[in-house]
Amino acid sequence: MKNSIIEIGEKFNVSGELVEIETFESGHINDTFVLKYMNSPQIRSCTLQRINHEIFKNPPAVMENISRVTEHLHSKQGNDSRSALTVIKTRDGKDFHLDAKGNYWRMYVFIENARSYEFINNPDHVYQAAHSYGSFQKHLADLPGNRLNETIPDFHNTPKRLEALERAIESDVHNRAASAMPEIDFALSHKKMASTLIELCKHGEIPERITHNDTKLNNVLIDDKTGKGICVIDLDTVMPGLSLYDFGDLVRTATCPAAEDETDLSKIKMDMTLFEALCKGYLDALRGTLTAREIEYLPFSGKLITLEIGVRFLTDYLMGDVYFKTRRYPHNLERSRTQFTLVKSIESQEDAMNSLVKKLASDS
Ligand code: ADP
Ligand code: GN1
Ligand code: MG
Repeated sequence: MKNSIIEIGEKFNVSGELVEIETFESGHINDTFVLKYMNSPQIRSCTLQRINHEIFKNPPAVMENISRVTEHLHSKQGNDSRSALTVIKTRDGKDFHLDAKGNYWRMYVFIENARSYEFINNPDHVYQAAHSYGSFQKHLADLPGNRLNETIPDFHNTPKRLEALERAIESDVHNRAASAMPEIDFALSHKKMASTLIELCKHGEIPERITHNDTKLNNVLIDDKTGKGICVIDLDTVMPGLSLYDFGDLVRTATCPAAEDETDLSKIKMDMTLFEALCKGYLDALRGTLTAREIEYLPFSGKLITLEIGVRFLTDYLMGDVYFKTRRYPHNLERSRTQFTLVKSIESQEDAMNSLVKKLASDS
């Protein structure tokens, strides 16, 4: 593996001697390495990623989106290599390298002195994460050119995600359905609400926007020194979507002070203080942009997207863990339990969440 990483690194336009390779384990989809190059007396780090082409069927279309988006962000924020990802091109000027085995690779400038968190319990950080994603969306509102490529069609189509679950239950290829009956019942009992956002969009009540679509907390980097949200990463799913998808995934990952795969379910709750910080960060960044209807549905989006991701984990468990990287058995089932526990917690606080959002929107 190490030799092939060295060889692939050489395809990209970076100077200096490669002195260290580190593997990053946090994401569920791509393979991420940090390559350190000595340019005496400095060390320059770069992120090298293998794009998972089983999931992203058209990696060149993904990279076309990412190049357009990052160039636009740089043009609006100044060419600061910490506030937006910077694509490092190959020596022959392309934004990805296709190796002999058919793998697609890309490289970014590594952002130093910042990190992403799996979960946090600090309202200031939650505010920062929400503000970063909100600003990201605001900056992309005037992206010139054609509609972005849909890198994964129907990515947030919750009804289709439930249909996929039903197919997985029906085929039960790994005989796992019997071990997941409470989770299956929970998911299917929420079928009715699944099409809410899609219907609102279809009827022109909420607008399509350029959204990130994978706004989990660990896809935003927080500066180690200042605690400010500095850079939104993991741009594979930036494409046409709904602002509520982005907010919903933030509710899922930033208002629960425990990991996505926590097995002690007593730790899983939607924390109102963190939710308030999240709303403030998102609303501050998107003031004057979000419509009244979008604001009204902010709490609902948290419930929906948490359900949707739980459904996807459960489906993957039934299918034999073929999509999300897993580190133990039954990791995907455990992840789905966490999500569904969080849905219940949101449901029990929905009235208070709605009142809070109303108040915050009228204060601003
Ligand atoms: P995945 O799609 O697998 O989630 P990510 O693009 O989110 O992959 O990268 C995985 C992790 O690597 C991130 O959570 C982050 O901690 C780190 N990372 C990725 N790109 C950078 C970067 N340019 N600078 C610093 N850290 C990065
Ligand atoms: C995946 O790539 P990563 O780990 O940031 C997934 C998201 C899920 C998330 C659940 C392309 O995100 O949709 O919400 O796992 N990304 C893709 O943790 O499917
Ligand atoms: Mg990620």
